[in-house]
Amino acid sequence: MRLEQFNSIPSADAAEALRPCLDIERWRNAIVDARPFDSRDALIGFAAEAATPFTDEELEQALSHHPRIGDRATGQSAEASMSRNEQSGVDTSDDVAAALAEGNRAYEAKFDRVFLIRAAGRSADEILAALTERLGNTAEEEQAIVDQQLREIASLRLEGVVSA
Ligand code: 2AL
Repeated sequence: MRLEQFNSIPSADAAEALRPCLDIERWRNAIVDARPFDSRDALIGFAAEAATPFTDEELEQALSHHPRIGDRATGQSAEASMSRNEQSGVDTSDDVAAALAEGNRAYEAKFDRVFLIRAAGRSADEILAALTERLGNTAEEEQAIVDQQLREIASLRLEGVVSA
């Protein structure tokens, strides 16, 4: 939808439009309440900082919507199709895919949550390198990185949901 429309639709509809970008209620409400935005850049800039930092529960809620890297989202929802597009650079059939699957297992064993990265614009090799490096992080370091990655994914998705 156009920014003009996003600015003027009922709050509940605007909050619903944001859900596929990032399912954190505090983030969605902060954006809805900050309308109207003068430009799409202002909207995206606000969204990048809204509800900072996310709590553990909020991260968990948001992460539950993200399939593992290498797992293709199924279904026809807006969210599933966004995820498939984002992961289109990840081939699911080669040696890198096997290494990603192993890395995902190691990450989940260490941090007890799915490995999350903004996949759009990244090759499978780049994602594997990031995964390998992040396995060496502390839980606190990962908390901040996951928060940031969710925001990057949300920004890109928001650009698809709201046009200038
Ligand atoms: C994803 C996904 O589905 N899209 C994206 O950018 N990252 N998943 C993930 N586990 O990082």
